[in-house]
Amino acid sequence: MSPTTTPDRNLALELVRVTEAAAMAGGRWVGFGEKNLADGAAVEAMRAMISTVQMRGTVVIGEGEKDDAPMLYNGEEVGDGAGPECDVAVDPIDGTTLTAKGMPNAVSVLAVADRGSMYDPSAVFYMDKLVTGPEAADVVDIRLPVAENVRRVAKAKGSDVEDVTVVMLDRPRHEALAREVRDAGARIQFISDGDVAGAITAARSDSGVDLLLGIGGTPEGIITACAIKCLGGIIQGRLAPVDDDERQRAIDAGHDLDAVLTTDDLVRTDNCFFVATGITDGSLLRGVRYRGGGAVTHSLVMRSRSGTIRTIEGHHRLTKVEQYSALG
Ligand code: VTB
Ligand code: MG
Ligand code: MG
Repeated sequence: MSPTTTPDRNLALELVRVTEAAAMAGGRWVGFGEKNLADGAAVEAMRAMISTVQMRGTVVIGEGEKDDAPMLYNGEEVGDGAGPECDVAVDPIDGTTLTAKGMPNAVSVLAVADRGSMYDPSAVFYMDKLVTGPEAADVVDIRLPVAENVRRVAKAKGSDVEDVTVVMLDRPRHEALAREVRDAGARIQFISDGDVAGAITAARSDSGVDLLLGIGGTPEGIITACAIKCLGGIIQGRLAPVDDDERQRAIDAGHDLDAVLTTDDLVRTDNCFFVATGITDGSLLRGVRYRGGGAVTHSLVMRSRSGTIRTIEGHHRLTKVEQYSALG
């Protein structure tokens, strides 16, 4: 039994098995046009593997609700029940449509932090987000006009607005936002899904993407905040209710809809972990490669305390993995 009461460094490498297992299971469904079956396979693999991780975890973010997809339930106890108490955020597949269509950038994601530290995302499904890396973290403000943020990012990076690339979800709701970005002189990279991976590329300095803007899922915002705590940079979010009903419910639950939620509001600790495994090839990670009874996975493992970022290539022999899973 672990003597620690808070999640420690050993957890990082344990957690990667969980997203590896989910990616290998979900990856079997790449291109089959069945996003819920892909998600279901990833959820089941994640649930089986997470039960072997030494922690007393509670799922506080079990994405799936919004898309009516299979999920790990909020409040579900996960882990072997012996280790430190943790909040757990899962997205067994961020990019189920990407998976179903065999398109790039589908990932399996898991974030863990001290118990009670993660923001409760249940009031409002969507969040307006701004994410950028360490260079511009202190100068951006989601309340400013887009052009001003673009100018500030360019200046902080010693470049011109024409050099700035903004990543955003390709959605009709972003038509005006896209126009503002173009009018500011910056370039846009549209993504069809997966704003966690998009946010990480915006935060990493060598990615060719400088800023993520626009409205995506609130759960993904909290998972992104865990990644940002490890990588440096910032996420700023504002809850974005879809209609008056949702707005009223959020206000009744005590939310201030004008408040800017920062990285520290979304994860109220400096002790968190973020792991992701590629399902399909992407700018962040390679997807799962299957061959001859085996699979190769590519994962990112990060810990906020140390700021260590590891990329891990896992070579798996599937018969052995299956035996291991059967044994628990
Ligand atoms: C994003 C994206 C997800 O949902 O959060 C997005 O990261 C936002 O919602 O992969 P809509 O798709 O409804 O616009 C996903 O696309 C799916 O969870
Ligand atoms: Mg998602
Ligand atoms: Mg998902």
